Order: sequence, then C-alpha cells, then structure tokens
Amino acid sequence: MTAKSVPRVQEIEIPPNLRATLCEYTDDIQDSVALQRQVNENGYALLRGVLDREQIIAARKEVFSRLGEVGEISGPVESGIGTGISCRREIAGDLNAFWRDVSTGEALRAVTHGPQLCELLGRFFGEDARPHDLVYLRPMSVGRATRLHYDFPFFAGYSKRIYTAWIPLGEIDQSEGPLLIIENSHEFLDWIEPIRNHDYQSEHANEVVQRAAYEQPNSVDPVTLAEQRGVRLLSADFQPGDLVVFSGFVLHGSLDNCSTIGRVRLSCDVRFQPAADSTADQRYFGTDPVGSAGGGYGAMKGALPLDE
Ligand SMILES: O=C(O)CCC(=O)C(=O)O
Repeated sequence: MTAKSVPRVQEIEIPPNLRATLCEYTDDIQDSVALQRQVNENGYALLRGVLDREQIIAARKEVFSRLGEVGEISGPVESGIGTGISCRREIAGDLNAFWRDVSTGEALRAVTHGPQLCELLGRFFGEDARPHDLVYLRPMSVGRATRLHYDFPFFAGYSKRIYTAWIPLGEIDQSEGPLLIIENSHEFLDWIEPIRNHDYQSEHANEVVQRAAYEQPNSVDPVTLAEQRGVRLLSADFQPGDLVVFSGFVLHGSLDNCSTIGRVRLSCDVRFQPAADSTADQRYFGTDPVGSAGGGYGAMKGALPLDE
C-alpha cells in the first residue's frame, strides 16, 4: 500500500493505528473443525486462492460484458473501467429483468452455486450446505461504498444458521473499495443480543430489518466507531480465487472505491445455510426471489445504472 492509496471509508482516511489486514486462514481447508474454530474466534475467515481462478475470471467477464453492452464499461471489459455513462434504461428497458438476468448468468452461477463453494461452506456448518438462490452482485463505481451493517436481520428467518460468502470477482486493491470488517464486532453484545433475540421469521418487514441491521452502527462514522470500541477496520487486497466467509453477527460494509483509473469494483455475496434447514423463505429462494425489500433483483442497488 503506497502513501497515495491510504484506504478511505465514507471519505475519511483511515489512520494507520485503526486499520489492519484481515487474518488469513492458513490451516487445511478440508479441516471442518479448524474452519469452524477460525470463524468462531474471529467472526470471519479469509481463505486465499480456494476458488477456481478461471471460473472467477469467466464470471467477471460475463458480468462486465453485460454492463459493456449497456455502455457502462469500456473495452476490454475484463479491466472493469467504467465509462461514467449508461444506456441501461434505453437498451435494457426493464431494469429488474436485466439485473435478474445478469445475476443468474451461467458463469456467475458456476461460481456461486457450483460444488466447490457449496462443499467448502458445508465444512463451516459441519453438514451439507445450500446457497440462497438470491445473490448480491455488486459493481461499485468510484465514490461508492456499502455502509456498515449486520447480515443476520436480513437473512435469518426459517434458518438462523447463516454464513455469508463474499467473493471478489477479480483483483481488488484496498484502494478500490473491497469488503470492510469491523474487528471483534461479533463480540459487540449490546448490539448483537437484541438482533439475536428478535424473531425474524414472524416479523421481517423491510423497515424492521433495515433498522436492526444499519441504525446503531451508523450513528457515527466507522473511524469514530473503531476509536470508541477500541478496534480496527479490517480489509485486504484481494485476488481472484480468494473468499471471505463471515457470520451474520459480523459488522461489515466496504471501503470507498477510490480507484484512480475509474475501475468498478466487482464482487458477489451469497448466503449459505444448512441444506437440512427450510427453504420456504420466498425472499431468498425460488426462481424469482422477492428479496428483503420485496422488489426482487430490481430493488437491489446493482439494478440501477452505474451512473445513477
Ligand atoms: O461488498 C460489499 O460492498 C458489501 C458486502 C456485504 O454487505 C455483504 O456481503 O453482506
């Protein structure tokens, strides 16, 4: 990391004493007990080079080709350089259908719903795992970031055993806005206990889960939050094939995308639960899941043209 690419969050440079690199898992990836230990201790596990690099690159090309067709990414599309303009509304018309189509592309699904990831996630549960059908594909333009939140309120319901798989679709430098995790946030019991004790199967209106996930963590900026809690902001430079798995009780978001060459950061996050748990939640399962907000793929940020 050079001096000119100090990571930023919500337009604030993160002071050196408040930032650190995510801890890498270095044990055997076949070792279910060691994987579970790591995620229990840290709330997350960063696994390097565990996914098929060629499949990741194919998924990146597939997604950016679609964005290239609507004028948002310049060629060669693999570089992911945004044009700053979009013809998505004019060319694609139905933004919901377009985003559903991109999010269910064959190459992308080979990564998110292929056996490699599913078997790996199964080891975190110690039993067979199943991905949600709904995935969150995130092309993040320069200047964009994801605010801090907990995943549990969104995804707990019929199953409470949820892990998120965060997959960088290509190389992502810390200056280009990758995943941000708040150190030890799985131990912020004053925030976690109310979430853990809520019955999200009975009550999961979008306003309820949004408030539970976002409200308190965003009452101050992330740097102030880290100072107040005596923790650090964790991220890493990512390569294709890397994977972060984290629990629903880990506070996370993203760094700001400050790419100096206009590169759009691309990643996908997918939730997994034990295969034995119910798939009755229509928000996340089925051929056309409705999502937390009820609007399906059309309600996701990714469904909006990149210049909006
Ligand atoms: O990639 C991001 O910007 C944030 C990811 C996220 O919020 C998630 O995986 O739940």
